[in-house]
Amino acid sequence: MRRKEDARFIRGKGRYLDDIVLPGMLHSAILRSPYAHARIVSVDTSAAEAHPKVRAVITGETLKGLGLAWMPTLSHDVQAVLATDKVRFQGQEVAFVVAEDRYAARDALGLIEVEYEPLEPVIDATHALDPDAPVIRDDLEGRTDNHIFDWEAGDSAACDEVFARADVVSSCDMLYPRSHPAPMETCGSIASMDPVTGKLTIYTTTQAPHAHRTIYALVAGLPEHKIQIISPDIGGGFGNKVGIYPGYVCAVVGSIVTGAPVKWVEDRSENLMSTSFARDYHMHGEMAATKDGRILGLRVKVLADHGAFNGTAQMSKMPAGLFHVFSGSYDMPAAHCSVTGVYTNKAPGGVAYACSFRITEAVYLVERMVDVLAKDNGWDPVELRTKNLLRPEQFPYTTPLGWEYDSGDYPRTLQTALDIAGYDELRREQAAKRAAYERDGTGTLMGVGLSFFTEAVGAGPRRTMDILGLGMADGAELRIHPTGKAVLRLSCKSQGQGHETTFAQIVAEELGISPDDIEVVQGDTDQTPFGLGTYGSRSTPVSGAATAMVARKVRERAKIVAAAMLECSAEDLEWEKGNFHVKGDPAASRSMAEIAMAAHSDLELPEGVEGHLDATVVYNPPNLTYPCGAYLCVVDVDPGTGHVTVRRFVAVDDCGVRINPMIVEGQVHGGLADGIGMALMEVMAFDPDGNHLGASFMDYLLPTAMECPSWELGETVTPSPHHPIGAKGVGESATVGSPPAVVNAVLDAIGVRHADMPLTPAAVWKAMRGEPLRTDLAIE
Ligand code: MCN
Ligand code: CUN
Repeated sequence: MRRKEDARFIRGKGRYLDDIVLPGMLHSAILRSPYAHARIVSVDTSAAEAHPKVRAVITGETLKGLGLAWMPTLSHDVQAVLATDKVRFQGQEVAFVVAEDRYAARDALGLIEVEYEPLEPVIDATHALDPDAPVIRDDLEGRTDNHIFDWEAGDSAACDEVFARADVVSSCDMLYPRSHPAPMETCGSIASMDPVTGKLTIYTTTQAPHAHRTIYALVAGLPEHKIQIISPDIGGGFGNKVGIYPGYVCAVVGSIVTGAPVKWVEDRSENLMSTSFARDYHMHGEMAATKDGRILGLRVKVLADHGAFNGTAQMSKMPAGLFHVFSGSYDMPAAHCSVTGVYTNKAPGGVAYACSFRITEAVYLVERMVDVLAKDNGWDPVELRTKNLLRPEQFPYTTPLGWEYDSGDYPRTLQTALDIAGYDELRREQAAKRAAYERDGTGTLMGVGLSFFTEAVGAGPRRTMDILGLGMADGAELRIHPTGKAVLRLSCKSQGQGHETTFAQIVAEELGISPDDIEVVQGDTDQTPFGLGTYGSRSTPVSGAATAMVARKVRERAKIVAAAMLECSAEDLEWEKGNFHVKGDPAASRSMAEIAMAAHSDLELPEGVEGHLDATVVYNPPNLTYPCGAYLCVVDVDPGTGHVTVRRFVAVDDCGVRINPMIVEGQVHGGLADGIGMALMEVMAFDPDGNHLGASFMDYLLPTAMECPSWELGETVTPSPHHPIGAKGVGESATVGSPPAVVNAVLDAIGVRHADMPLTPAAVWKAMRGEPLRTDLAIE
């Protein structure tokens, strides 16, 4: 089925945040710090206030008076809304101007005089804990260093034991550099405080409207029924639109101060410089194995750069989130990791960029380590994986870290990818090309890279997520109108994933109503049931399950109504796509539309049965869902320039039952492009002064059609045993799974053990000469 929402999107009729204009609306702009680390000596706003079109200038001092200078983050830290004492990253919010139009607001920024006293910045996380490193968070009481947390998982004694008896151990240091989700639409908010009713309406680009409402309620002390969050069409989120940014809070304050609606929309550079980044994990891995290639254990040490404020959306007890799945898809007896989080003078964040909360880094680490182990011992990376992949009969499988993978047939998924790719033939071609290159120094170097990933999606069960102590259940409400048309109200929120189509399809499948007759309502907290939104590919696993359950609840009610209509007992009825009929008498049947009309009529129903067919469900998932995939990448590297061409990419995904195969493939296509971007192009680098070197699309390179091959997709279907329709999430799978496949392919081509992403021509060229490159610091 084609996407219902595309009718408006491809005609340019989507309604995004910046399309919304409220009567009397004012505009705004944020003054940002040019320094990565500096003390604020003074802020003089008088000239800006005198600008004829300026209505208000708000500073950290203004907010201090309202008790709003600092706001809570999603990780039990605080973040400055507008800086008062110090600025702690380049681009940090310092002042907020409200004016009659956007141009005046921007102009007025230039009239604000801020005196800074520059301080030495901490840019390289590996030096954040040096004894003489400047203390970034001196606002926190008793803070004398840049340490945020230490967290560990797994059994370190068991690891020691397997490492002691291992025949071979490979170790490797690797950086997953800071990257950014860079959605097409940047972030923004329109706040409107009605001075008469006291109701605060916020139109905002959020992936989690209900979570935002609760946070505003808790922080501002407003009751929830006086706050309405409306998330309109969103032009991409990728995790960038989960958190609350200072601009959102400033828009609210701006509206309270001026008595008018205030719109704040960031530009591209502001988005890249100040909103949730992703990754920035310095990882050290050690993998132990027997001499015949049985993996025995994996030990990992991570230094996590969380920027100036710790704002990652994580569970309270597990600050590194689902890094937990770092043992990957392999049957290894022992695993242990420790993660240390540090502050640096960089933007805070982030949940961002299809991270599934640090799974991306975990998958990259284990898939790189397997290749390193293979290379160190002259093993074929496919054989090594085949030997160690979890076997179908081991599911449900409890990892050495205590997570229960629900289902999977990994060998079949891998084999499917190898078959599509023609693996043996590729290796023959590679050998021939290598021989020609060594013989006459001409031609390209060909590489084949593989990754096998297990994702953990669908937060979920209590232990997987804990935002503000809230659980992670999702509500779903289904109303069937008398004529059999339906409206489904959900707490999750599409940012491009096609929910209006797929969730209608779930109901259609359960009730036999056409998907075109089912309207899906999302994004407005006044209209939808509570739930924590869309991220971590949780919409299908949680809201999708709620949708199937609520439709089944309606069907049960419809059965009773149908029985009353047919004057039989409900037990005598049989359900067949869209109709209830009397067993053995298919002619005695009633369609859902007929039943709906009857349910709203004066038909006499059995004692205790309510009329109508509407129903509500709250679904609390028993476990995460664990999709998996086998990815194979073929690259050609120009040995003269280091330029990489991705020639082929085979992706076999298993996300259980697919609701809409075309949408699933679209999700995979997007994620594969993400993966190529991260592996080859994207990095947020900083110079020694903390200047951000990725603040525009001239510097922060995104993949385009030019860099992407024609994707070759395959599938296996292993239903999730605990999901009502057997579906698993898929929205982030390809972003998580593809970077290691690309990197493994490039390194295979040039015969190098390890080099860090992004593998730009310069990085590849240097790697071929044995010179490592710190891609996250000033790029050469
Ligand atoms: N689907 C399906 N069958 C399945 C699984 C999913 O048909 N077995 C469909 C779903 O019904 C939905 C889509 O595929 O229409 C994605 O579903 P799901 O995997 O549940 O992910 P979410 O809807 O929760 O989306 C979130 C996920 C995340 S976390 C990021 S990041 C990301 C991603 O989706 N951001 C995106 N894909 C994106 N795609 C677009 N266009 N824009 C973004 O911002
Ligand atoms: Cu972590 S990016 Mo998606 O979960 O919104």
